[in-house]
Amino acid sequence: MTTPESAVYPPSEEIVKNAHVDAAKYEALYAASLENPDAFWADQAERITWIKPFTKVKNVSYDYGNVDIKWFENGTLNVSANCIDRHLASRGAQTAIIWEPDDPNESAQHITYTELHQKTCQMANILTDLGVTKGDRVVIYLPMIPEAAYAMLACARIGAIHSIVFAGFSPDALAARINGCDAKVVITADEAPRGGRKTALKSNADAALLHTKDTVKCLVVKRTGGQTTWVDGRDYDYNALAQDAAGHFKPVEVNAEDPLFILYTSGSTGQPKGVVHTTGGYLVYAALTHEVTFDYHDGDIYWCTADVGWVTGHSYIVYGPLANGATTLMFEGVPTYPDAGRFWAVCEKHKVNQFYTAPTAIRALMGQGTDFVTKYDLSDLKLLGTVGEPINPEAWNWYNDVVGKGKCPIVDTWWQTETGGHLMTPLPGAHATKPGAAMKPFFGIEPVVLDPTSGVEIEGNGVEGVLCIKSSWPGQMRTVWGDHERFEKTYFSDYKGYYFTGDGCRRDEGGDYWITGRVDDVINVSGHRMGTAEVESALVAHAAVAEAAVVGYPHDIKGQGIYCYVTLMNDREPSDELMKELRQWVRTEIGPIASPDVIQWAPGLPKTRSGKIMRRILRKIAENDFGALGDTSTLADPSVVDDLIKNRAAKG
Ligand code: 6R9
Repeated sequence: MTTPESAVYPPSEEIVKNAHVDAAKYEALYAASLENPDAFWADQAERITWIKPFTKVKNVSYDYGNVDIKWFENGTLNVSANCIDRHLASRGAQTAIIWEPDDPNESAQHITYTELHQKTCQMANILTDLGVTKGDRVVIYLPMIPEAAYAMLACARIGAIHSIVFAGFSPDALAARINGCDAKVVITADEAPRGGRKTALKSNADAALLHTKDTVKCLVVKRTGGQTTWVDGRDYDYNALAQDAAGHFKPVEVNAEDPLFILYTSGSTGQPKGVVHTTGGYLVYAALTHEVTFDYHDGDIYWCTADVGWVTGHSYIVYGPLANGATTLMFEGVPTYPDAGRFWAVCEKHKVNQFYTAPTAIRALMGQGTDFVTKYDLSDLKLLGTVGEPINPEAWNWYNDVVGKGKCPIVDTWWQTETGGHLMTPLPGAHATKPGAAMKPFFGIEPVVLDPTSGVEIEGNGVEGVLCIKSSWPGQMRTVWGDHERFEKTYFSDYKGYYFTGDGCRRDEGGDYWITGRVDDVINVSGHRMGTAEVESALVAHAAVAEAAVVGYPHDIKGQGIYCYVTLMNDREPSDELMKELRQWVRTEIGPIASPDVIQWAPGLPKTRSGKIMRRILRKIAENDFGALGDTSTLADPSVVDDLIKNRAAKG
């Protein structure tokens, strides 16, 4: 057997020949992008249409206390005009969005650029009538339906800032995000069908709106026609309003550095933070990476299976592909409904050329056998991609052999909500791939591996440390909504002068990069990023809970599972009912994606004498790795560890 590091898959000659970027071009462009970033990015900025030209390409300080990131200053543009209007003359009749519903028996939709223009303008007119103007915030809480894209683009057209909340989040989480950005309008749907089940989105929104300002309006899209309660004067019927809404709306001119969207994401401390992306740099970066990483060519059918509730859906379902005039597929369902062949059925049906998904989906499907794949004609597939978490070599090999038949390069794209687009990935026509490696930095990206303690750069190959980025790129987040100090502290204070990614990384003997996972208290559950602190604060909000510590542990399909140590109040006794109740409680507080996998009753938690919980030990116990607990002598009461091990061991 080959070890993952010794397995190397060079790109085939045919792929190299047709690719936008081959090895020589990568080397030349990468060098140029670092030697003269201003010239490189000024060139790249030409791929989008500006109203007024920018006067300065890059103006960035990474100095802690004074962090300031600006790209394409004084340039003006409109993202919706870039994603729609400028394509109308040449490709108005081309499909912009293929929509595949949850139920395979329901018809798919093909939305042309002309139709996308009309629908987006109607939505922009409706939002304007509801009082939304440039700079206002709009929360989008929708299923994966075309209206989600219309809503995003309509906000962009108005110059309003959208904040999408994944439909799997609870009313409490939704309310926090509405209040966090002081949104004027929430756009939702009656129900969200997924995997044959329906989530009552509107009633979730109703529950959330009890905890927001009275002035927040709710625009409701009809998806299933399911019953909803209606609050007159607050709720508005999108489908009725669209009947009378004009199909044209002049795009509003915005500045390159005006915010395009806010997207909440989890960090190692506190509640999720609102990552702010701005307009010009983000769009240039999303468009460039979409074209180059996926080697997208005119006429290709491209499918990213993410949800628009996550950054991947923003950059690689909507903004990147549409800026490039692509045909992008939007899927409402799940990989295993009606059965584990759904992805491949959809690939065959729509003749998908580039397919981009998460390792957790691959692992789940892999367990169901190869018949679900081989019965479909996947001959149109040219490229496969993964994102969201490290991919294990077994899953990579299955993806490569069974799905790609050994002929589709796999782009393992490493990036983050904060980065706006891919920072490291092999390029299909330029690089060999290695199962599990993110391989090479994208143009303009200078990754550095730092010693975690000294913060000093580790030079050379065959090294490991924390991953930082040395200088800015146009798609980088600009701030945390309403809290610039938190932005600086989170990303620029630990390692001065660098952007700190929160990930660990290895540069192998060949100089290729491997992401080793988070080095902070962020866990990655089925590709969903979660702060252990969030789950802890949900648990301690329950009256029975005195204290909680949450860690990740290896999980075959999800990548990581959620392991909770819970200390009860003195007057409460552990029971199976209480365990169930706590699990349900977390689902209600945050959403089903945060559902604890394991709850262990912990009469005490291992703490230092200064009261700090020693998570390192809790992680090891959750991993069943008792031999590697390390030094426990600094604990205030070392006996709690024995107790935790005893109870863990009892679980087998
Ligand atoms: C795009 C996205 C970001 C975190 C990131 C890292 C992990 C993402 C990865 C990967 C290994 C990859 N991650 N892609 N790890 N290989 N190809 O997922 O954004 O939800 O913010 O998560 O996900 O740990 O720091 P986000």
